[in-house]
Amino acid sequence: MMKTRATRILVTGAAGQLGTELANALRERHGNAAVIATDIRGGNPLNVMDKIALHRMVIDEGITEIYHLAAMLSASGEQSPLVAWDLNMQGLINVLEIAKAHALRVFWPSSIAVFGAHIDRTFTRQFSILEPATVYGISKASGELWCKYYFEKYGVDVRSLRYPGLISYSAPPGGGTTDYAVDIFLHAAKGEVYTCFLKPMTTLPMLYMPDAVRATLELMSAPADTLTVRTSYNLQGVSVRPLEFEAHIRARLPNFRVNYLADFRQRIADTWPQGLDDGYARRDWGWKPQFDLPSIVEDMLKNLLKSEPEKK
Ligand code: AKB
Repeated sequence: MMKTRATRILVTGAAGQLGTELANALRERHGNAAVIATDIRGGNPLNVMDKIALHRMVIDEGITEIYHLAAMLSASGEQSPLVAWDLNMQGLINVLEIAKAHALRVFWPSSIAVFGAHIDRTFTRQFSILEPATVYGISKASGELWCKYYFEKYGVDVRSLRYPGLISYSAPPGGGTTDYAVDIFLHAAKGEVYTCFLKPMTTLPMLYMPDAVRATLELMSAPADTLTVRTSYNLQGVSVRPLEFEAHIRARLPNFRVNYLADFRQRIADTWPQGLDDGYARRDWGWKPQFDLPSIVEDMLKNLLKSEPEKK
């Protein structure tokens, strides 16, 4: 009889916006000792470009699953395209090679940034043309194909989601085009005016962090034979514009003000979907978001205002 290995999880990029919360959720589910949270910054440093260090960590810690989140996002990627390409691609290949050698399961995040020209932006289908306009998007589209290749050729059980913008209050995002959707709340809670780098009517899909974490855990616990998408699943939460965030926040905080001053990130946002068809995720593993715009705004402000009591 084959011995089943105790679950031991490595999270890379664990100090980031998603990593912070996903590592906590994994600890809750599997126990503190089963989760090794690493980041190039911070207490348990791991550089995913260092193949040998990554390999040593997998062997020494008896790792069985990797949540490989370390990457450069869309806006930072446009500042240093070749560094972003190197980190995003070579980091993934390093993880896939180790997964192949040690029969590890892998989660890897993709993004709505895989889409660009020639899509239906209001309801972007799962199998739409991938013509990304950023180096981040190119790395995610290529990474999706590498994941599918390692699954089909080597049987590596790698699973992936195309996250839209993620909204959360515990750890800030860094270097993305959708970061405004967190910054706007941080400014509102501090009683500050916010200058938004996207135009007021720019619709983008967003997902509240508890939904994003739940989606990840649900995908990773789905039986392998129910999964029909081995590139990456479309995931839709709410489609929203900066002006709508502003109005909902102002309904709670009447003095809140936003200025609009679009920068280079507007061009990126203009190539992305405004909403996605996530029918495959719903059908294959039962995906359903729980948070709509009013409940996101309410929960964000409730949590952020706890730490800013004097500004209520
Ligand atoms: C970004 O804005 O770059 C990310 C993403 C949508 O992948 N949040």
